[in-house]
Amino acid sequence: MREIVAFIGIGSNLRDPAGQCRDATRRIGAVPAIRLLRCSSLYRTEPVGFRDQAWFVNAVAEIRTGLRPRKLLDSLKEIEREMGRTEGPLWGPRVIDLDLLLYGQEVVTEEGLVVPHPELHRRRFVLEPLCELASYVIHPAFGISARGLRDRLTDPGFVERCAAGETGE
Ligand code: PH2
Ligand code: MG
Ligand code: MG
Repeated sequence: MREIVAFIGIGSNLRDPAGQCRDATRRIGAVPAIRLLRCSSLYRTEPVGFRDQAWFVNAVAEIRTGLRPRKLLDSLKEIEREMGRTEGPLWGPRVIDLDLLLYGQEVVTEEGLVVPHPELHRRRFVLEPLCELASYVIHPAFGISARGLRDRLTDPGFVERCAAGETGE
């Protein structure tokens, strides 16, 4: 089976966000067809979009998988459901959000599945943790590295890497 390296965005701003992000990372690694390669530090991030909500904790995980993008997305949605994610307002508070950011160098545009993630290049809370893991990785639609995208960012959202032990809130 051909395996692909993919990057998953992880975010939470409800009920112990750092714990939710760690739990989600563990669950991703526990999917039989997914191997968790690395996870970034946790980042404390200012809400983007709908601003009147709690700050988020965000991270990015690097995985290797034989699942095709649709099946991978299904697995992520399943983990969101298991963790108690309910339908809420777009860009509103959520207990866990798992986004498929990059799937190798593939570009996918299907109903409910757009890869690279359509907001990836605009969001500091994604690009900072992604750069920590893989600043060299190329956005296949733009031909620009994660570092190049981060350097071009205009997103004013504040993002700070959490020191170890700082996220037990
Ligand atoms: N997710 C959103 C909307 N805004 N802001 C931050 N800081 N982190 C997020 O993960 C986030 C957000 C919708 O997915
Ligand atoms: Mg999201
Ligand atoms: Mg999402």
